[in-house]
Formats: sequence, C-alpha cells, structure tokens
Amino acid sequence: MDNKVVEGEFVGARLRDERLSKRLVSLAARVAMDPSASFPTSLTEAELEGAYRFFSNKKVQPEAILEPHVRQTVQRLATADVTLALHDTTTLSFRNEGQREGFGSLTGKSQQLWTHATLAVKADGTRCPLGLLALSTESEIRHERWFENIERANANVGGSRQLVHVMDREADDYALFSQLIANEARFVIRLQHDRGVEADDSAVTRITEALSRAVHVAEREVLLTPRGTNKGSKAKKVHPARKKRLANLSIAGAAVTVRCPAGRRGVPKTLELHAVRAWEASPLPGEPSVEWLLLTSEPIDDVDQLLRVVDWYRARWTIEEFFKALKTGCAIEKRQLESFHAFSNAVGFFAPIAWQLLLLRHRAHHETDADGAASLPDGMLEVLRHVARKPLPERPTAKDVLLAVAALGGHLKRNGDPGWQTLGRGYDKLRDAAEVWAIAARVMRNDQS
Ligand SMILES: [Mn+2]
Repeated sequence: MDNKVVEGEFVGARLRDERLSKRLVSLAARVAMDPSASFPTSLTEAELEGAYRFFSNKKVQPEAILEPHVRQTVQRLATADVTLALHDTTTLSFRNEGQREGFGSLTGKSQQLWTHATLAVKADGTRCPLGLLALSTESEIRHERWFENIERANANVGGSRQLVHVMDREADDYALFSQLIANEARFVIRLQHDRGVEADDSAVTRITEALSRAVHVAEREVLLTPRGTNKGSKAKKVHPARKKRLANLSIAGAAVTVRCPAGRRGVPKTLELHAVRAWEASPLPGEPSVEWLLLTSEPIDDVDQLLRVVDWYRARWTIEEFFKALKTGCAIEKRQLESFHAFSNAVGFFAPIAWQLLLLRHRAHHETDADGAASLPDGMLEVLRHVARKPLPERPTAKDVLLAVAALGGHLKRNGDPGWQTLGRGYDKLRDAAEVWAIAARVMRNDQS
C-alpha cells in the first residue's frame, strides 16, 4: 500500500488524533511490507510482494479461500424455494513470460487457464446475484467440470431440489443429462444438436420435429441485451454482435424421449425430458435472430411454465457479466503470478470480490432507490462515507453507493454508467480504506484498554 495514499486519502484527514494517525501509518506500512496469511487482501503495488507469497503458499487452497463466501451464499438463498445456479467457463489468458509451474504446454503468445464458475441468482425474475456456489480453475479443459460443479453446488445447499442448473451449449452432452437425471438434479440446458428422439409418430425423429407438433405455444416480448464483437472467429460465430432491442419470441414445448447417440455405453438408452424452443418468427433483417433449443427437467404443462423455462435460461447472461467483473474489474489476467497454484488461489480470492461488484451494479440498476447499505459488506458504507469524493446522503440509495465507489476509481458522472474497470478500481480503494479502518479500530481499542 502506498503510504502517501493512505495518509492523504484516509488517515490524516479522518483521525484527528495525531499520535493515532502516526501509529496507524506505521502499522499500515508494516502490513504493506509483510502481510501475514490472515491479512493478504490488498493488492496495490507495494503489497503485491506479500500477496504473491500468500498465493504461492502450498498450504493455501482456493477452496479454503472461497469457503466462507460459499457459506454465506448458501445462507442468502436459504429462504427461497428455488434458486438458479448458473454454470459457465471462462478462459483466462496470460502473457507468455516463460514456462510457469503447473501450466499446460506453451503455445503461441499466451498461456491459458480455465475457470469454471457456478453463480447463484434469484429465480424470481430479478436475477439478483447471490454469490458463488462452486469454482474451479484448471490448466486443461475437462468435460467433467460441469457435473463436478453441479454436484458441489447441490452438496453445498444440502440437496438437489432447490437449485435449477442453467448451462449453455457447451454442456449439451447425453452423458451429462443422464447423470443429472440419476441424481435428481433440476436443469435447463441449451442444445447444440437437434437430438434424435423416439416417438409414436414415425415421422418424428428429431427434437425440432417433436416441437413443431407442440401443443403449448406462447409469445413473449423480451429485451435483448447488447453484445460486443467477440475476438476470434469461433466466438464470433457462437455469439455474434447484437444491438439492444426488443424481440418478439415464439415459444413451444414438448415432452421428448431423447435417444442415446450411437456408440455410447454405460448410459440409459433413452431419457424422458422436456424440450423448449424459443425463436423469432419474424426476425429483423440484418440482425442475428434468437433461436434457442433447450432441454429441461422442469414441467412445461402450461404457458406460465414454458415462459419460466425460457426466463431461467435468459438469466444465464448474468454469469457472463460476472466473468467481466472478474476479468476486467479485478484485472485477474494482469496479476503476475508464477504458478498455476498461485493463479487458482488468486481466482478464489477475487471471485467473491467480482460478485460484490456485480451486486453493486445489479442493485444500482434494478433496485435504484433501495437501501445502499445492502450493496456493500457490513460496515463498508461507513468507510465509504469517509473516503467518498463527495458527501453521501444520510440514507444513500443503491445508485448513490455505486456512483460513490465508481468515483473513487476515477469515474466521472457525465461519462454515463461506470464500466467494470473504474468500478473495480474504486472498490479496491474502498477495501484498502476498510483495512486501514479496521487497524485503526484495533489501535483505538488498545489505547482505551
Ligand atoms: Mn460457455
């Protein structure tokens, strides 16, 4: 931690007692030079050294770092009958600076890791992010990761009936479906393949054919979020750039008997599931049109249930936002760590922070006038009051809190909504301040005793 920053922004200005301020600065300096294992949190320039040591420590594991956060996530969803568990993988790319320990072989200019995350969000249509239920980082991509995180998430909430697992096309796998059914897991998965089905009508051999005869058909207008152009030709094809617009979706559902693909062993010959298709009957010319083929364990007996499956799938987008918060907000790919072990620890460390950023932004957008205190960890609002660029209102809203944090990161209000980078930077400063605050509180207690 840069002591000048500490002094200028926080200590000197806030703690009027000079003796206390001095002691605080010296404490902060000591912490900056040698953060103990229990005090590794701040990652500004001078503290980096200690953080490296912490993350590289072989006794430190990402699961252990994440465990208290997961426990709190479980508490946050305890009262809900149903919660969505969004699963997805993101690629982390690091500049190739020579072979790092535990990484796969060197290819080209970058080295890669894969982080597979399970994020809990409310199923009530708000998509409010509740926190992580599972997280794993790997040096090679393994298909088992989907099922492993599902099992971990279900174990963490203590059963398989509360979570509905939502996954994109990468998870379209017959073996995975059969594992989920065997474990009574609930899910909505987007299909990549128009799978073979068995039906009384011999003309029906594919899921889409079964759906074209569907009884329940609904219409719904949905707001499509804008999407930038992705790097890489494959990504461009899978997620083409898209403008923000309203789309009129047609939705159909059918019970299907999915047939096992040829040559698969050790899995049931057929699986009884529900298929749902959402598509734009009259797409806009020149715009990529929506076409989702979903497979689900959930009932589709009426229009409400059909729409619910589609809405739950649409909530999946939140995990993409989470990855942006992790990669851009927490600059995870910029961390200069030498080993796979250190990186997976760093991901475990930053993931709850990325969730916090996501929550901060979610509440400011969707619960604009709600109590701002709930957007931050306990006690943090008090710290924010002291370090904020402008005084906060007595009862700040979620939006006030977001803007105050973003302003710490250099965001100017006239530039519109703060991006992940400024938000991440602001939150980093707030956390630094909160740590100094905690030290100050300890010092004050000692002084009084
Ligand atoms: Mn994906």
